[in-house]
Amino acid sequence: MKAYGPQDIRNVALIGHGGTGKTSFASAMLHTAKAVNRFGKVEEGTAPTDYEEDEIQRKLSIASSLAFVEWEKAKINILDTPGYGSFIADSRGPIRVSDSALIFVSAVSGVEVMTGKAWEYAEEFKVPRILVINKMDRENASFDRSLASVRENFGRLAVPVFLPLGQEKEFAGVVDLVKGRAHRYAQDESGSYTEGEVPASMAEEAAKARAELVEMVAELDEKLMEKYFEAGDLTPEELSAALKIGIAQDKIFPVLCASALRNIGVADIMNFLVEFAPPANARSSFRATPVGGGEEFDVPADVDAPASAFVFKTISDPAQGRITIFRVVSGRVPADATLINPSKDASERMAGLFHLRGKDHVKCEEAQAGDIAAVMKLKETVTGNTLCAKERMLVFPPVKYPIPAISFAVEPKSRGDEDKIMAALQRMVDEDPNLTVSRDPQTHETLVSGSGSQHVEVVAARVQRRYGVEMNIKQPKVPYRETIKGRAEVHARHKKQTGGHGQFADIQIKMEPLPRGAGFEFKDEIFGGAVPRNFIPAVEKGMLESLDRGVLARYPVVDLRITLFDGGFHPVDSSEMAFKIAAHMGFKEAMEKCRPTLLEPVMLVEVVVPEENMGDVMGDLNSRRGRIQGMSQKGANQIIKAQVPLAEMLTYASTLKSLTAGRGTFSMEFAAYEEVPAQTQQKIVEEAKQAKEAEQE
Ligand SMILES: Nc1nc2c(ncn2[C@@H]2O[C@H](COP(=O)(O)OP(=O)(O)OP(=O)(O)O)[C@@H](O)[C@H]2O)c(=O)[nH]1
Ligand SMILES: [Mg+2]
Repeated sequence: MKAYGPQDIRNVALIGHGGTGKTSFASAMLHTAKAVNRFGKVEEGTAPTDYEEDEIQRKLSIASSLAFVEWEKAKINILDTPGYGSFIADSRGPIRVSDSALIFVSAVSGVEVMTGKAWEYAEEFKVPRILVINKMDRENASFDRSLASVRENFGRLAVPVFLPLGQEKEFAGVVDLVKGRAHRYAQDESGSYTEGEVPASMAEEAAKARAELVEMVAELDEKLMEKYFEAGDLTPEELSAALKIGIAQDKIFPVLCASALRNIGVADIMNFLVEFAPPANARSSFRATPVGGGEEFDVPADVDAPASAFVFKTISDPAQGRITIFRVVSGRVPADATLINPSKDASERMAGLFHLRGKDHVKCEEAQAGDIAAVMKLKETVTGNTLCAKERMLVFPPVKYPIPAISFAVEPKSRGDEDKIMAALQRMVDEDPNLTVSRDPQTHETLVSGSGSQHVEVVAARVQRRYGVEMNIKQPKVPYRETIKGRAEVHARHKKQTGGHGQFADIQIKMEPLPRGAGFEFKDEIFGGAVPRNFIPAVEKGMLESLDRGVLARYPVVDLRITLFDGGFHPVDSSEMAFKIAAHMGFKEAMEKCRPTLLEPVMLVEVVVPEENMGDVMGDLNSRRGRIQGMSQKGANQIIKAQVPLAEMLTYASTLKSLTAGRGTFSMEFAAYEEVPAQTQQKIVEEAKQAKEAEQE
């Protein structure tokens, strides 16, 4: 297919709470633009952007996926993202590379927990936001109520640009307030419409809404304001031009409406995107660091500049191998080009360049700045990497993902599959930035860490389906950490005289705490060769190894500094090994003297419950060492925000279910590491001791 230039590309992320119709909307766009030959449905397992087997089974999106339509001379790149709490973090990459986001809100439920999260993500990446009130056809759909809920949550900058023509069963189309026309859609789901006058019954409502829009837009610019005061209105051209600027600058959040399922309003939203959403060259949100040092600089979507691309997603396809998906940030990437991956010091060939439409590959000869494309069989490149031309080597910072909240130990169902499982999980990590796999240094178990139990279950099911290995998921583990509260100096000497060659190393170190989140620092203050230069890295390495297991309960140690300030050596008997052993000894002794303590992850928990269950739910959160941080009303429900240690949340889902007769929902994310209260510490330390003893028997 032909290559589009940045001015004709719209990168649009579909984001929002689970089940609000993002995938259905993507499907309706594809159908309306005749990019597919049938209208795929989530309920029938045929929606193009929910193509994975588990997505089809569960009828929801698990990972983000891509599609595109060619519409009104533009290419709209659609980034369909998951909305459920366990999967929503996967939307971060797609949002990062988008130039606008459609935030989906159900016309029945209004703003929900993850609507807020999606909004925050878009805000964090400074992506202009357009709200879509979807499911206008459903029973109990209400545009006004949903709009009120949007404004309550996101403020008065959210302003309708469309009004619905009827609602619930009667929903038939939209009134476009900019053009002042009504579009009535065909009932056959084709997405076509006939244009006409705004119906007389809506004239007053539409005039009022338009006046509100015009006023908001006029406020953006003094000249427009004057004009508006004099003439009492703006021309459609003035309104359009100012609206475009308002959206790009986050000064207006247009509110649109649709029914994805019945394909009503979708064509209008596509027109809206082409006309009003920022094109791929409108903003320069890509700052890069030059390879080899130098000032950070902006990389605009300039087609004539040297090529650069940012990898925001990887798919591990068991049959086809790795698919690497990127946004071309600058220049052109022709098929077969060779680009450099500076982080991996590798050069990669872009053989067989294509665009993705669900699982289908649409071949292309070239992708220009602003476009999104994919390539198979790159050797080294992973999500978060930069690819660039050797004429201008640079690196874009990777997208940050939340620290996985919960770790589960997994084991193969059949013995001997350990290596297979590890290899399969590694592939899963390639495609899922919210997943980490590690080995528990104490129990040697394989640990899978993700956003919650549902996430890890999905991963296990994928591993089984794709790679044919089954695993058991054990009780979740809380990723405790150890740190210190005091400071100490110790002198450690490792000396062994056995027959011939002896071993000798002598070090003096200082250990002191660092602020939370600082990690580990090693400082070398050796002067005059008390410890020879070539052995100092061995001391540091020994310390790093020691960090894997603290002295309290063998959890990783964080937030401390070790300074090596003196020592001694023997011209024959000293070796790297001897210094490493001395480091281990010194570390252990110092940590014991430094008032070691345990840290635990504390989660930010948001619970949505019916009014009448408030008391019980609050009481229960208190008993879980929870600190309530706020409450707010949302329709007939209450939202409770609290900070609760993860250790107390492992069984929460079932408790909440029974406390609220299944009506309560919650989400949680990692907030911070905090010190474990003394009593609880004792228990954990005791358990670790027993585990160690059991291991040694
Ligand atoms: N009545 C009605 N149902 C809709 C509409 N849009 C989506 N649905 C239904 O709502 C359910 C969820 O739709 P999806 O398109 O999967 O929603 P989603 O936002 O992609 O959900 P996640 O990917 O899980 O976040 C499905 O059963 C759809 O058929 C709509 O406009 N009207
Ligand atoms: Mg979806």
